[in-house]
Amino acid sequence: MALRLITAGESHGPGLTCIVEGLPAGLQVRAEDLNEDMARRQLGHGRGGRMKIERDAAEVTGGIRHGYTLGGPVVLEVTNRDYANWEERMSPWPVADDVAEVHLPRPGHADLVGTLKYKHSDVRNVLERASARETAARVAGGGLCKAFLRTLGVEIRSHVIQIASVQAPPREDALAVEDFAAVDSSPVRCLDAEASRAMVSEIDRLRKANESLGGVFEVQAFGLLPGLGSYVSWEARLDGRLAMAICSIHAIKGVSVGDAFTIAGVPGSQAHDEIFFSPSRGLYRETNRAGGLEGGMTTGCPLVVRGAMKPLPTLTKPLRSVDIETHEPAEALRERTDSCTVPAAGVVAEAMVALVLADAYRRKFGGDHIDDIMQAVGAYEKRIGWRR
Ligand code: EPS
Repeated sequence: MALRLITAGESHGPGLTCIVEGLPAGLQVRAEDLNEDMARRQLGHGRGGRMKIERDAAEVTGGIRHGYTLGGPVVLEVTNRDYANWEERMSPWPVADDVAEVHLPRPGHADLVGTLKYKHSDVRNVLERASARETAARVAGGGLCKAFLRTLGVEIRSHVIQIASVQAPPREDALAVEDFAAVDSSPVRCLDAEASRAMVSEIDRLRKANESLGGVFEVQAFGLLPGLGSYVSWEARLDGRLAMAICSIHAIKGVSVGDAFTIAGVPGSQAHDEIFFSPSRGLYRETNRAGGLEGGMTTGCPLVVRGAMKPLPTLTKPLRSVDIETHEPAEALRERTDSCTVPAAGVVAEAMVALVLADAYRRKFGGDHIDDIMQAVGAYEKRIGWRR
């Protein structure tokens, strides 16, 4: 990648770190660009007790001066307030007292395979890093990518379209950026008021039954140029890069681009987006079944990707498991948990889509300073006759 994001840290350790390498110099960044999304990620009906403890915010410890990037790696630190309650159990250094080990892996979590693979006897050594707490750091870094994209006229939004069996009704018209203005005022980040209420009730109903819930979110990106990504090599195709980025989010098991699973079932004549030209609009499409990608490249239509999240594997009524020390049958670990994090996963996916798109701009337009990139983008837009 031309733009790299790396995180470090454990869920109940002292904190999380995110390093973003490859941003141009001269990019204006405001503290709100990072912290607003971190706060949005903490919301959503179905969150557990942990979110009452944390007040996620990023401290910048490198790469930004007086509100502008310097061109080197940007370092962001997120404190885990809950560490105060875990200091002994999560201390980086040896402690005087014995700390009880966890031996009860949860089906669906990284617990069992992680302990085998890394030769741990304590499942906590796996679950702390495997925890979705790590996404707080990704969202901080994604805020930098979003600030870069916003400078280039690109906006990213997300909404929830399904929680457990409750689906928002399919939309007749394409969404515009403005349609997302109130999305965060829904407790499940759903644009349909009736579906939103039904989703909240379903979370309450299943939570009382000691269940967790999955669902589906959609991310859209507006203002993209045609030609980001490429067909020339498999790893340059943007569909694949986006699928990887979204599937890398905890509990995400499926990704679709545009109307993927619907068009798989219709004849070819109804599956594509016909091409038109008018002197005022230039080349254009009347549909966007492809979700803004053809041949692994952006078409200039909004990017539309979805992620399917499985129900969270920490259950208040645990599933059957085995004690990894005694090999006796046992109930899986019972821990404080969330019952539904699909709304938060949508915010995380915005960050991951922002990373992939910002990287695509960096690869295509190069440049050391943001002005170099703006100039290169302007020249390209002129060459292809692109009209926003
Ligand atoms: C998580 C378990 C819960 C979640 C956590 C992810 O944490 P805890 O064990 O402290 O209650 O709240 O998510 C976050 C802390 C977060 O910031 O999203 C897990 O096991 O993956």
